Amino acid sequence: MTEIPKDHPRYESLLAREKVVAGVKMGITSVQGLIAQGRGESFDYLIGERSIESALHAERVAVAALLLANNPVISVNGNVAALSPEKVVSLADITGASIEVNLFHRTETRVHLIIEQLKASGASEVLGKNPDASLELSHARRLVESKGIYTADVVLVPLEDGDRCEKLVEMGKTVITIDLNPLSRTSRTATISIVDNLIRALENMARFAREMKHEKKEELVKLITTYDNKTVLFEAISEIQEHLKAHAAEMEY
Ligand code: PTJ
Repeated sequence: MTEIPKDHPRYESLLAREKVVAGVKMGITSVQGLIAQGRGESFDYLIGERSIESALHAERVAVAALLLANNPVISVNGNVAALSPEKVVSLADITGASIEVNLFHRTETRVHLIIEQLKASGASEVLGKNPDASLELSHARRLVESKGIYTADVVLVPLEDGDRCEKLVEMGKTVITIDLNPLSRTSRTATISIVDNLIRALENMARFAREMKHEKKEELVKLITTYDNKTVLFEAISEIQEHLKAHAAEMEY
């Protein structure tokens, strides 16, 4: 990994990039994951590289859904494993969620390496190695475990590709996504769309989960029942517009 000096003005962004590159070199992340990361970086620029209000709201609602779930599952792919394995494990610990590896560019070696990475980050059990159930999809993301994603009532699917999200929603599950692109099929299809960087989102969610764990069940239910995903996406796009307008104003003579 290239050493990024801490005083570099783009330290966080460059460090994340190095982690994804290291993930590819370790065999955890797919080469395609580099393109996904680049796409995410450009949306993060437009957002202003901060957690916008609408995302913070969606993150709180997502945590409420995870805390109330009977069988919550966090799905992990190669980018997530490279960027934030410890944060996945800590969110799973606080919310009682299972962790399952589920890959688009699936190879058994990658599944094994990602499970090892998550275990090295503190996970005791990671599902995904022995898929015994299938989603109605024509690609490898159909391969799931019956005690994990298949029977989950709430699934967190960060950096998703869209059609699995749609399928999981069709199956009646609450699907939470983390995707910096508010226009993606994933964001438009999910039950709760978090338009934020994975690293910031997982950090915020772990903090909220620690706080909200002690809240009354009715308060959590209220958060979920009053949530409207279309409004949150509308607000995310509006917040991006405002950010761009502020930049444009700086350029005006
Ligand atoms: O590990 P695999 O084999 O399962 O493959 C995973 C990738 C990520 C390659 C696969 O799911 C994929 O191709 O994803 P897409 O279709 O490129 O979608 C990724 C979405 O996540 C895009 O909308 C990106 O803007 C967004 N994204 C990328 N990096 C981040 C992100 N969102 C939040 N945080 C990020 N760091």
